[in-house]
Amino acid sequence: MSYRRAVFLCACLGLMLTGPQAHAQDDENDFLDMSLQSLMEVEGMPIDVLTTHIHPKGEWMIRYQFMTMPMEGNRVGADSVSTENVLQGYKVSPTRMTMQMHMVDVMYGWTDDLTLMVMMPFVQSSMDHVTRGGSSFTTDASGLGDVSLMAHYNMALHGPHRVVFLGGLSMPTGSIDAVDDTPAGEQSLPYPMQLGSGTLDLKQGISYIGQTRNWAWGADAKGTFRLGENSQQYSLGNRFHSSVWATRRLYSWSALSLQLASERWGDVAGADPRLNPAMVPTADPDLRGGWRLDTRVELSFFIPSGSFQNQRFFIDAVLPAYQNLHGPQLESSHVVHLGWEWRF
Ligand SMILES: [Cu+2]
Repeated sequence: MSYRRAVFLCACLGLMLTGPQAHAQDDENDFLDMSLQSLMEVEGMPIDVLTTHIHPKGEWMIRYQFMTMPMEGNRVGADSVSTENVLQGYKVSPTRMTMQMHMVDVMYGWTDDLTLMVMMPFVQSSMDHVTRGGSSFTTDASGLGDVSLMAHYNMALHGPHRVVFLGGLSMPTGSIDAVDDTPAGEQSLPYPMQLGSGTLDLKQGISYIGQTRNWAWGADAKGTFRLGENSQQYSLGNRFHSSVWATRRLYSWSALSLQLASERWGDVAGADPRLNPAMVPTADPDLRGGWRLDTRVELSFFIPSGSFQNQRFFIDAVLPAYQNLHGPQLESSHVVHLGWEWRF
């Protein structure tokens, strides 16, 4: 992690620990003995926003989120490699990719302990390349991604401590047949430019969440498991996500969250027969896996009362602290999320 990133994260942590008191500290201990339901009734606006969460029976939530994820430069393992280096082994090297997503999520509290969720992503990806001959070209793909149906089940522990189980399926609604023009004519796009996995995917996870009036904290572990092979004879690698996080209410209308997350994903099993792995590393099924440690800072703004009550606006930045990639593979520069959600 660079010096500037470390200083920025320390400043955020300092703000969390010494920031304005939303309520007198004396109240804090009383809240340790309250149930989740009573907490939400008192506060109106929950601050367990960084993770899997539960809605009371009959409550809806709609969330729109925009994500941009630029990737620039290649890595082999933890080391950066130059484009010239990549071109010694391949005729074409990717130099940059930007993945943008518009996501609409709908959640509904079926009971006080069971929340159902639909997640609909719309993906726009663009990848820049350089050839050995020195020319450059860009390919684009956009469309609906894989729609997920999820269930979150709440198991209260004691007072403000909870465990939430999540399970669901990701449907193969995103295309794996995206094509675009290249110097060699219209070609099938490689694995990272396709819009979906092409397989039915099982999603499973578990979250621990603790919450008092001014703080929420937790840890989670989630996995995405590919069920079988898609119509092009491959399956994307499984993904594993784990994180620890903390959120601090700053005022009644804002909160600051910090998260440290690990993302691990496997290589592609099988191979798409339309791709030539000797041409470009993005077409090689054995150069897709990796591991990344991310730090994330999120600011939330609540509207606590009035006719726009129970809305939250958020902005966050994810900065990778460490990346180790089966490569050459493009490395993540950062991720930014911007969003709005409404509970009613
Ligand atoms: Cu929700």
